[in-house]
Amino acid sequence: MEQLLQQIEEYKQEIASIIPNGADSLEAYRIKFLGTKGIVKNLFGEMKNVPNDKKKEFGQILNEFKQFAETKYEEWKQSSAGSTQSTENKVDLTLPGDVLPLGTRHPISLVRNEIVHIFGRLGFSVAEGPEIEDDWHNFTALNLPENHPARDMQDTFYINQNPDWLLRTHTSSVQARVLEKQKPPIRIICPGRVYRNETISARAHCFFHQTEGLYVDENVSFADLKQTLYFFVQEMFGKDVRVRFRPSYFPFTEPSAEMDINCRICGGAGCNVCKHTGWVEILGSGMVHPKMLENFGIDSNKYTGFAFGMGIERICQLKYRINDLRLYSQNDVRFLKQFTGAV
Ligand code: 2NM
Repeated sequence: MEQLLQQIEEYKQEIASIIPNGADSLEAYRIKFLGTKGIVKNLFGEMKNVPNDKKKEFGQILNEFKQFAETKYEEWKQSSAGSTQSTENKVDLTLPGDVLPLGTRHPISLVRNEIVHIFGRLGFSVAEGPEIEDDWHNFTALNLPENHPARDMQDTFYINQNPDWLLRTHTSSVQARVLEKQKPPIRIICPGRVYRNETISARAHCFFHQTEGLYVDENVSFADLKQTLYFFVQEMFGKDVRVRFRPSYFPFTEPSAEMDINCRICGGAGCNVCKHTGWVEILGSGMVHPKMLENFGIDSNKYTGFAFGMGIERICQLKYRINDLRLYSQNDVRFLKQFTGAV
């Protein structure tokens, strides 16, 4: 009995003097004192050797000791010294950090930036405006008469609360806003998102992206228009690109023309993208209608201008062979991560 009490006292001192450190030594402690073959268990095993009249007293001492050992264990476990980030297994701050996956630019952004850059070198600056527009800037100011089919409810998203508001159907509305405020010379391009009420398919979407351009000054000619746009496609698609202009109609321009380039996909052999013609339409253009200039108080006898508009998705299709418009807005990482580049 004497011997056992002295042993317990020694164990108590041992436990009290332990400085908690590390999850491994905590586990060693648990096994040594509290395990199934541990010291506490062994001491309880001595119970049978204790005389009957001392059993109660010895039992109390043992229970007290057991609690003492368990309390130490719990405190150690709660403290940071019991976790893996203890003084023993500190985080090594000299190790390199985890590598974060780097994003890529969206193909629409890549092509838009390239367009902005090419026209920037010709002196065009970027103008931006709201995606929610009013009827005046989107239609009326641009010489789109009341009954023009582009105004049809089927094409245009109108805002319920106010029938004068709509989602812009082209970025010409931005040009209208610039013409309101700025006097010629004007040389701007307007990249941005536009909206049309279309059923979504591989070839149509309810929103897409455009870049429109506007150049107004004295002596701006159709030859300037042709050479500017020819320069643009040469920069975009390579010096070997061939172009053709076809007469067309837009309410805001007169005369108007559409520009085709020789098909970059099949090189003229014939494919789905050029519908086996060897030519692909990439933009619309024309000389700004004198009535439009007068709408903004610009003297159409003194000033002339040209304007153009192109779909960014179409340029993307030719550059990256993306044949389904839905891919642009599905956010599929397998699609997006294929586009890299710093532009
Ligand atoms: C096109 C085709 C032809 C155009 C006209 C204007 C402006 F500035 F007069 F408002 N901006 N864009 C224009 C002209 C757009 O897109 C096929």
